[in-house]
Amino acid sequence: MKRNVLVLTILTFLIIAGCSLVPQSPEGPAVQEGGEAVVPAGSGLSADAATIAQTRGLSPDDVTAALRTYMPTGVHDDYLIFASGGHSGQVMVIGVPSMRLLKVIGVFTPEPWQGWGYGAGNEVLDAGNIGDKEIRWADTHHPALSETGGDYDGQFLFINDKANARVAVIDLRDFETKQILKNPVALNDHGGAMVTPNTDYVIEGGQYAAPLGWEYAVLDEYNDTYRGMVTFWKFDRDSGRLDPNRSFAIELPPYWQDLCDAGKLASDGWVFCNSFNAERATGGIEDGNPPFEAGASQGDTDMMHLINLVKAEEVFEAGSTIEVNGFAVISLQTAIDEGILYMTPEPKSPHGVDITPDGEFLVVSGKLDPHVTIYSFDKMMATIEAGQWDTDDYGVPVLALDDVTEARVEVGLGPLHTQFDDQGYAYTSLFLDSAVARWSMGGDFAELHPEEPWQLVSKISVHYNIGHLLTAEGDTVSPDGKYLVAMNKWAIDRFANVGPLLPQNFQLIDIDNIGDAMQLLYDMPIGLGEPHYAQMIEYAKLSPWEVYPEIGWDSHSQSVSPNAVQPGEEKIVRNGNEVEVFMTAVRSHFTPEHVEIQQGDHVTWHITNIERAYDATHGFSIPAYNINLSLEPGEAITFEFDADQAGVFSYYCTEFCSALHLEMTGYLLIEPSSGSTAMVDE
Ligand code: RUQ
Ligand code: CUA
Repeated sequence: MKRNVLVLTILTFLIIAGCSLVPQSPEGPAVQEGGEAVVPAGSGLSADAATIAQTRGLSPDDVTAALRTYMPTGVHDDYLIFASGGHSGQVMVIGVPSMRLLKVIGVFTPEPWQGWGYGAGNEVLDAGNIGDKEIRWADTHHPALSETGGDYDGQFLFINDKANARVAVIDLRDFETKQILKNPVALNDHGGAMVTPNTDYVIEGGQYAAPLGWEYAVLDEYNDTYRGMVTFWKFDRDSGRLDPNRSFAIELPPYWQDLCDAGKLASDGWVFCNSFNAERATGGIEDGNPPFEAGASQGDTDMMHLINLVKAEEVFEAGSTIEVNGFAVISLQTAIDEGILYMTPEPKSPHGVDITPDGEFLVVSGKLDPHVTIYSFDKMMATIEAGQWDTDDYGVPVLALDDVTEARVEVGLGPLHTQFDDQGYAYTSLFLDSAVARWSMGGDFAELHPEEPWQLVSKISVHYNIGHLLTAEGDTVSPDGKYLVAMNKWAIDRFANVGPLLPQNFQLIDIDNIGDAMQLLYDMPIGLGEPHYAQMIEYAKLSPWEVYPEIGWDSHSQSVSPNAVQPGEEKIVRNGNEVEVFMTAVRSHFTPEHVEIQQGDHVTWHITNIERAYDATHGFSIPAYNINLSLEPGEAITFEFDADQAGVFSYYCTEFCSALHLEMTGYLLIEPSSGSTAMVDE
């Protein structure tokens, strides 16, 4: 409120000042004799500021936007965004309202600054391999913050890899990736990661149907052999890991499952997944078949999947599952017989399914339909209760669209995703319109706003081709409103030209002043991959460590490492050709500084950063061996390598940690075993 008053004051002042932006006191002339500008008391705006605005041609809206987003040095942002890094395979952490990039967390792709994949995290990355194929990138789509009671709790983050059907777990105590799991059933996914309201399960829905278990079958067998899936990964909060042994998948018809969302409050215990290509088109444009884009869009409707997760869990625990690649799967027939799976039509190649904060309604956007369709969870349950349904070709009960629809709102062209605020409004991204639509919700939300329920209220243009959007905590049981970020696929002319590959554009939008227009505040270019979804959490909900809790901390096990090295215990131990190095790092030296070994040795190297000071991180690199570590205060890391190349290798600290940082170095001498001294074969 206070902030609004301030902005209003400044705005009023600027408007009074007129387009010249020369400061004026309310009573009198703008400029004193001698040309010095006078500023009204209390506006907080100096004469210089007005001059700057004038010189730069900034409008009053621009000045407001600048004031809403500027963070003085040392002041922290109110919110953090965790954004998918698209095909960078990483997660971006961005402050709001400043839109400053705070970190790029190494997840599926090696990240040298964090040492991720260069001596640390290698086992985590390897767990994401597929058979003997080393996978070192990902198409990250949807991050999901852990929830308690349907609200973000700031403890963990999950994210999926659409390209390879994998899910990763990030611990928000240290913002490090702890686990990557390959889906045993499918080779690609999309409807993940989403969490159930207490993070009991992380949801990973499929996308392009294929025989389950990565098997082969010709496309002629599509209807009988190809299948969709949804996987429920059991999350164990204590260990901070997904537990494959307590996880299961459900076999689904070969419709292309798209996004999923977990029910909450009223609909807790259910999970909803869109699909497109219920037509079961198999493409083949080169053989005269309709291309996928046409074949998969022939029908007027696709199928929303209603999944009774409580029942599914019972069936899994009773052992009524089949095994696919050693993983428990509830067969399609069992899912039908046990009342786990229902469907209902959804208009025209739907994309998002987003559940309202009270869990009562589901909002679905048809990419080719200018409406959002709002489904009533109560009506769904009543229809199921009444046993009122047809069946699809696979025998799945299909509830009639009219029986379960609450409303339809015409929002504009190419609707995709919907988020919510705290004042009874929903916000839908419009890809084709390049806009965000604000519309009024019904049900209990109708009491929060003056408009008729289920009406388009206003729109704001974005630049350009928006995919996802997010509002502050906008997919939880208690959204905060305040800010919206449009995650635009195209930037076109918004930034300086950097060649034909353009950044994406995150646009921060003020949605705080209901009644006024939404206001664009900031454009943030994203130059590392195409992000999809992101979530915005109140910064105060996070409690990350400043330094690791104890000296010798293993960030993988989140406990003191058995290989932690205390000062005074540094040593080099040889056992046959096994060499073990126990090293400490502290400003500004490694101990030991000489490591002399033989070509052919296998080296296991332990380093502990014994610092306790905030930000006293050391790096550690060895040339030619592809090693680079980030040793944060207190951290202990163990890495191994075969000393197969002889030579003199200067290891050094790669973080500028101190005045004598360049001296933080040492010699690794690898003596040739057979007369060869060079790395290059003679
Ligand atoms: S999906 S916009 Cu994963 Cu909408 Cu990207
Ligand atoms: Cu340690 Cu530079």
